[in-house]
Amino acid sequence: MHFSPEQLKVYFIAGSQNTNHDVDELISIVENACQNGITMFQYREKDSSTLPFANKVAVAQKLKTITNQYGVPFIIDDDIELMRAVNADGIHVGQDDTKIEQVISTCSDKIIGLSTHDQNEVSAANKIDGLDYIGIGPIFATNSKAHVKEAIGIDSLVQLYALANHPAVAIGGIHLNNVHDVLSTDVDGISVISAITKTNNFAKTISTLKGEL
Ligand code: 3NM
Repeated sequence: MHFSPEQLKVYFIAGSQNTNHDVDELISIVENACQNGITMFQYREKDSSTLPFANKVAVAQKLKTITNQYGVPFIIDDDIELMRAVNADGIHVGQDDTKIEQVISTCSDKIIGLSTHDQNEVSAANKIDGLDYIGIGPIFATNSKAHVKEAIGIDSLVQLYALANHPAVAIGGIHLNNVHDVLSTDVDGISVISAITKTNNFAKTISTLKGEL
């Protein structure tokens, strides 16, 4: 799938660990999120996840069938083998994951994203050809990620985005009560886990994250 920065607008991330290890719940949440307007999805089986590879492939296939129906790009977190197994649209890596140079050399036909957290990481990302977008975060405190860095806040988001020469999504602790501050910056999109996995109103949550409400 061709990458466009518009796809970053509401970038939802989830894995079974975000749904109490309930794969059926994960599938239902992703379907609801697609129906209500997310623009990108990342399958991130990490942290406390215990799913074996074969199960990840089975879940990823089901999720990709759903995202395909809605034209939502399907991204895999840090697993080239899984990405290839389901022919996902892209791959996202963090600073301590598979090296970005390896991802770019082996996945040049895919959408490629990299997490960044400070000036050094954004400057280094600026020099990487073949990278489609970066994540900047965590903006606010979050419990959704193990070993998460300290929150950087809105002012640092503005500075890092100004420094970046790739499209960027803001991530980390973004919820309905603080999304307005993030939307007031020029960032291309907003990425969330718990704002969507824990919502009981998908339409309202996703519209608010898009800045429509
Ligand atoms: N990456 P929530 S923060 C997956 O800073 C992830 O790179 C982050 O979850 C980073 O929306 C994060 O529930 C967790 O806070 C985002």
